[in-house]
Amino acid sequence: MQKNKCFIFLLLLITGIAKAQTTVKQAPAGFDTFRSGISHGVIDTISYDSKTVRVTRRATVYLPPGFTKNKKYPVLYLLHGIGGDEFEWLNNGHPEIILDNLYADGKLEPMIVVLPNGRAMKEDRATGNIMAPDKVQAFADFEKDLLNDLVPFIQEKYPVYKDREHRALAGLSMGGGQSLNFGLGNPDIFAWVGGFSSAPNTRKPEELLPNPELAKRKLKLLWISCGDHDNLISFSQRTHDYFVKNNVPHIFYIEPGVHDFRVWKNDLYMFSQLLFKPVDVAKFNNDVTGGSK
Ligand code: FER
Repeated sequence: MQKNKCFIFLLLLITGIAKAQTTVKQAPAGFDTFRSGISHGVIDTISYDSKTVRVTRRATVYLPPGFTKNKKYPVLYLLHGIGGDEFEWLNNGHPEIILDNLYADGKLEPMIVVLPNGRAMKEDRATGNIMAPDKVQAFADFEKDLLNDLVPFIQEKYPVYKDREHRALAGLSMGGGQSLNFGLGNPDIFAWVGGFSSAPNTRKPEELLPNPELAKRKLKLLWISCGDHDNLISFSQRTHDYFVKNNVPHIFYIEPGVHDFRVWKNDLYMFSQLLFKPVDVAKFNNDVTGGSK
């Protein structure tokens, strides 16, 4: 009898754990499958003069379905990882398919997505030793290129809003670290900030956000996500812990997965739907966990 009780208890415990690990809501099947019967956005390739790097630099841009010069759009700057460039998201994540589908389902606020090259140096291809100190440094140097060269260029070329509340910054891994570093470091420029599986380039929490009150006042959305089996999860976790300690409202979204595009595509699906509309962090948490956290 005693044995039976013990067995049932263990069974319940194991089912409970298994359930807790799988209950986090993710993108539905087909979210990243091309649909032919819907409107599609357009991908542009742009070149801009960088005073920071003293060369002409390239970026790609996704314009939403139905894009028109007669309207104004908010902008999401979406950054790549250490092995990537301005084509990494397009080649591996196909954000244009994910976003086209979300537009077709009426789930997205129209926005322009800019996919920069976040390695701000003359030779900015992901070749040779991608971990070389000068290449890693170039990811930090991108802050100036982004703020002083790319953002002004985008604002000149496209019909976009120019205030912080219409500007978002997010990225994966190295790009996640950049987004948290630059986004939280420039609260007058970005009101929407997201780090997907952020890398060790993410500043230590106390340096990242020395003044939590400022973030509380100014940020519309602060997002941290990571796969539960990602070796870099400690960088997201320590940032989350600091935000909790300092009562900084944010979303901490841990999903099944490792350090790969399956996770980042899902992040883009979840994160993009929150942009440029009122965000209810408690509701998001309830929705993704089904209220069973
Ligand atoms: C590191 C481990 C991973 C690091 C960067 C990364 C700069 C970035 C990974 C990625 O962008 O996917 O130690 O140091």
